Amino acid sequence: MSEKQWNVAVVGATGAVGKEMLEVLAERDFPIGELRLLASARSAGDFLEFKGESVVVQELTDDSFEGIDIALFSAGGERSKAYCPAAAAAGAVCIDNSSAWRMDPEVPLVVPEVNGDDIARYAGKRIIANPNCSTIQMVLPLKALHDFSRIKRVVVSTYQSVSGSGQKAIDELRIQSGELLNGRPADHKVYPHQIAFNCLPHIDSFLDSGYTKEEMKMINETRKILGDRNLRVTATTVRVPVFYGHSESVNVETEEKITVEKARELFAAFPNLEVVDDVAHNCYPMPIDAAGHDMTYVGRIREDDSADNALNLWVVADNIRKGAATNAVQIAEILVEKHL
Ligand code: NAP
Ligand code: 12T
Repeated sequence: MSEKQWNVAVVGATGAVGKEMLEVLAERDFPIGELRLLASARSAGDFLEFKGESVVVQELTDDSFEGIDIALFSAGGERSKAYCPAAAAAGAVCIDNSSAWRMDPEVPLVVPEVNGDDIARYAGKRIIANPNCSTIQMVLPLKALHDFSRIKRVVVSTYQSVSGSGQKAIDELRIQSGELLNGRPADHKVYPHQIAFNCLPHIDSFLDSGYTKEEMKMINETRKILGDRNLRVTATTVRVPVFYGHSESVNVETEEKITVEKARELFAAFPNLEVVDDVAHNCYPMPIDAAGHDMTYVGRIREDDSADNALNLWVVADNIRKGAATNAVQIAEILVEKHL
């Protein structure tokens, strides 16, 4: 890494993703000059810890970005739409975690292990988009296979943890679980139904097509990241009562046959992807093991006998780390090393 230091703003610093962003920046020793923490007026004046020091939270305004080199946004799509242009005009490069800019043709959508070279196209809008958490963990194993034999079709069902919908949802699962175990009725505010001891086939809002926006993000973002407009993808996204870590059942059909042995070899050679697949010893990826880590884990690798050239996979990662904060900081590292 270069010796230069960079002035970094974290927008949404008090949120589930923002706080993890601070952890990851500290752990990876990102070369920070000034660190500016931004959130809503509700949090202005609060303090957050960074490398053992207290840093005050400031209110996000159009004037927040003077002197900032890199702005990491995770404060909701509306804030990203409203403030990324102001940050860019002030000279910052924005790395945005929301869905606001992901499908903009002028904005690169990046998972460094898959399409890190696309970061070079940051200069158009001075915005780089971080994909959706469920997309990020899926495209690692997909890319490993796709480079060996073109993927024709993907069928994915997700098992997504509540931390994907922020701090209030983490609190809702915790409180509901406690109330129900103590024989009391449970309220719900974040989700339209009780999430404790339940599954909701509903993430983000429904479209007229019957799909949810979350499902369409997985479809459209996967095509953009893999650079294949014709890739056929279908998704069902489900919220499960897990705190941290998304799991995915992924069926992948390729042009040529890929044996289980070959798939293991391709996954093992792929950066930041780990094979956990020893069923004789009940070893497979699980969210409780992935939580707190930056790797994506793949297991249950087996042939789909109902199709010509297809594999079934089980893919797990920490949605707040690789699915959000870690991926954004990896992008920032490449940006400062190679492009700024
Ligand atoms: P969260 O825990 O609810 O945190 C929201 C953050 O946004 C807080 O810091 C909050 O500040 C701030 N905020 C809210 N309204 C604001 C306003 N009007 N002005 C300034 N700041 C405001 O949510 P989260 O889980 O961290 O998610 C935040 C964002 O990250 C969302 O855009 C979400 O889509 C995205 N996200 C992306 C992924 C991914 O797939 N890559 C995963 C998870 C989340 P206060 O504390 O002051 O309210
Ligand atoms: N609704 O980044 O609720 O587009 O888990 C990520 C996670 C949107 C996003 C969730 C969401 C995003 C969720």
